[in-house]
Amino acid sequence: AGEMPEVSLLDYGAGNIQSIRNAIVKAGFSPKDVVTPDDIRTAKVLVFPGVGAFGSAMETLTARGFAEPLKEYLAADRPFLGICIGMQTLFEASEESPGVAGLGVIPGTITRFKGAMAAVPQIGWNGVSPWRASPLLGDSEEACRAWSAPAAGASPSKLYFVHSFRAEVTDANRDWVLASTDYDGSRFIAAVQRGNVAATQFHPEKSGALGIALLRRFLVAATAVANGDAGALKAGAPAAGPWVASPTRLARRVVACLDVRSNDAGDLVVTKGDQYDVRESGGGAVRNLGKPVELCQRYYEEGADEVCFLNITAFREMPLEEQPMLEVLAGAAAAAFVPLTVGGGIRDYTDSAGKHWTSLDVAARYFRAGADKISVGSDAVRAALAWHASGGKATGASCIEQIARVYGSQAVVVSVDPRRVYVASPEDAPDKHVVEMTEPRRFGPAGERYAWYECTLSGGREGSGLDTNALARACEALGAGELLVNCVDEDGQKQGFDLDLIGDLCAAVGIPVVASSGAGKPQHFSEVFSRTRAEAALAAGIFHRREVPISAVKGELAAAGVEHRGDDA
Ligand code: 1PR
Repeated sequence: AGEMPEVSLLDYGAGNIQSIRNAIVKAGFSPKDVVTPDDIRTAKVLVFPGVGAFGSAMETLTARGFAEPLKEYLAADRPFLGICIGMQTLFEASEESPGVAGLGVIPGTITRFKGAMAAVPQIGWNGVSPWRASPLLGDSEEACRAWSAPAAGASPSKLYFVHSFRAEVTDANRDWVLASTDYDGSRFIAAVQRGNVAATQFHPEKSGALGIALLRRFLVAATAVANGDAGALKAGAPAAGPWVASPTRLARRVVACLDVRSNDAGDLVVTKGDQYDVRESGGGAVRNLGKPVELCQRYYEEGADEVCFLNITAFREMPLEEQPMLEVLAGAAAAAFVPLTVGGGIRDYTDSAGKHWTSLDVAARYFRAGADKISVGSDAVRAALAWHASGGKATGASCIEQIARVYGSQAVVVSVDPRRVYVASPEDAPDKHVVEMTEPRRFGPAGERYAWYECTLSGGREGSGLDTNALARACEALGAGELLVNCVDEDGQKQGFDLDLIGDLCAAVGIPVVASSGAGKPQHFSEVFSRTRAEAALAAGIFHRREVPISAVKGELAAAGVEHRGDDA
């Protein structure tokens, strides 16, 4: 590591710093943590990956004595790359945290997406439209145009975004804009640069091979500047707008899911159930489909847009004593440069030594190990029941609220495991949200055409009386940023996603919905994307058993005209 040039990393203590550290290493550099204010003064190249809320980021910078040296560093035009909140804090203020002053380097206030035309947060892979050339996006106009207008037959390159707030382009900040992106009917800033100070709204560290290449181009040029080549980071002159005017589009995501549990020998293995039963028929051994880190790396290389780990028995164990899961996560984050979601066992609990852990403590360990999002199953059902019982009052105490407050809504996924409860007509379940089945194969055993979907706890082992619609509304109100919709009845059946259930939940909430359970062939993905507003679709069994490669799913999406992330490696 001695020969790798050093990059200083400004960690203010929240969120997943591990991914950017891994990405810097992957790009060929050596990350060094900023520990004291002096580390900022002596940095050659400084990367600031902000995560969480604008206000908490600024407060921590100030409390740790980083704000002033950071302002001086920026004023001296030394090489800097801010990411996400690390870009937003360059502005004067944010609607996210009224009254908190930003670093004030770029004029303007960060505002919230209106959510009028699209789900908020924006989570996923979107295009960028460069306005001028730069080492970050491409040194020539031709290279930059390729971002938004690719060669015939290729899909536009996409980068990973996850945020609810954005910087709109104004006359006052126009000369900073390097690239813009379009979402929710608005055009906002995707990247900025002036002199040697650059920043991105997207996450290069989570944007696959393309993101690593971009990071590498920037760090090479930034290091050259630090070593005396003053013009190495130079970007083109400020422009009035993007080279290619047509709006960018968010991709529908393809997610590979790894259900992980200890087998009878005590090793963490990837397993897969049929309707949540993961043992060989007749109550035999836990099915073993491979090693979690190896599979994750394979899916990353094959083009998965996201990988999800569910520790499916964590509800009955002590989640943090499951050290192997943290190791799995660390290994996965070093191998896969796309978003990682981790779920299982996120709740308050007391360990065997009598120490109490909050769900926030448990989540914090997962984030530190490399998770980008955490997913809550059983505890979200409890939180939703409490929310309804109190007439819709938020106490601030639920796991969803606790984690969203520190890490932001976009980092909190609720994973629901519903099971159908058939009824002959909606009147038979007057206090439930009943869904009409549109496909005969989903009719009940007595030909019932209606069902409500009961949320279960502990992966189908326990009922709740709560219907999925009520759960979804409660969890959104409590601050969840995404809804992962499994279905016990369809799990492992390969008959397609339950479009009635998914469609119903897409209509119930304004946050992104991830369809899960039942994928059997590539057409099931294009079907769920063309017939519902689901933003992502997840599969497990068909990928693990190599029945369907991820590239075949992407090929089908291309053929069906569904916006997706192509092969940009
Ligand atoms: O309740 O917060 O501890 O979280 C436990 C998590 O583990 C939940 O997210 C729950 O969905 C999951 N889980 C619990 N038991 C099981 C099980 O299978 N016995 N797995 C389980 C969930 C469903 C999906 C599966 C899709 C796609 N499995 O993860 O990947 O159904 O499968 P397919 O493509 O093969 O049809 P907590």
